[in-house]
Amino acid sequence: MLEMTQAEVYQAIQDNTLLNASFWANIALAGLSILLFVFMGRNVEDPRSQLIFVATLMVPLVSISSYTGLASGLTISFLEMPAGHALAFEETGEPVLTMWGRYLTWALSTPMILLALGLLAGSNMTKIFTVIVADIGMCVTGLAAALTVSSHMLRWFWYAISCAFFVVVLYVLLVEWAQDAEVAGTAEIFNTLKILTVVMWLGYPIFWALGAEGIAVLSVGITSWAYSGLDIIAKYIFAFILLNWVVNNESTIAGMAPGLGPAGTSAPTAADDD
Ligand code: RET
Repeated sequence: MLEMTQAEVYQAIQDNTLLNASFWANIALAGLSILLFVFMGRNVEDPRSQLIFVATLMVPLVSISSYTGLASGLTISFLEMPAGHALAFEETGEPVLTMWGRYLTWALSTPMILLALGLLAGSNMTKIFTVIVADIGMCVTGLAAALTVSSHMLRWFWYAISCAFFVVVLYVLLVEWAQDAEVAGTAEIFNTLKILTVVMWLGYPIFWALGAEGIAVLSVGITSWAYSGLDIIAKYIFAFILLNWVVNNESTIAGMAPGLGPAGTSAPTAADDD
């Protein structure tokens, strides 16, 4: 890792207007979302709906912290890429700006999105746990991929591990929770959010591969805007659609099975006794 003071990293960010704007646009939107979501949730009384609200509210709260970390230079480093990388240090003589704070904070924000989706789908605890563990695995190994500078091959090996975790997340979303949501009576809204989530989330590994961490066909500023743009849809728009539905359909959520057991048919009921 190249020795640079935080003030020097901060200066490099200031000098790149495109990059800096991609951070501040999200800080502003996250701030507005926090205020809006608190306001929207003021009268929600059902505990499961409240939990969906708390989880979803955590998303812009993590986001404002994440982007403040990036804008201040705290969670950005200049790294010397290994031989074989498109921007290998031995060829360019320049270190590459790496926004590793993004991958770190995704490990905190994405589980909240999944918790909210799982609650909406009426998922049981096992599936929620599985999906969250796989998701954190995906983010942390993505972080490892971005920070590994000893070997180009090992960067992509980490990337492949991260993708394997991602497949688990996609499976639960597309298959398991889609079925659970049918039983829970939330299939329509769940399917909308599922498609939005799957399509947006697929963008992240694609931009990782195209950006400076991967084959570097996109500049750092453009890559950062790509992530920032995906974040705006995958977080704030997603959260708004979800919370707006919850406010208007609190009774549907309140009517799901208590605890985090499967809603509806498969839970043992009084009728099973006779
Ligand atoms: C990485 C790189 C390695 C391979 C894969 C990735 C997936 C990242 C995803 C991120 C989603 C982030 C969201 C953030 C909102 O706060 C780590 C880019 C599979 C899916 C939704």
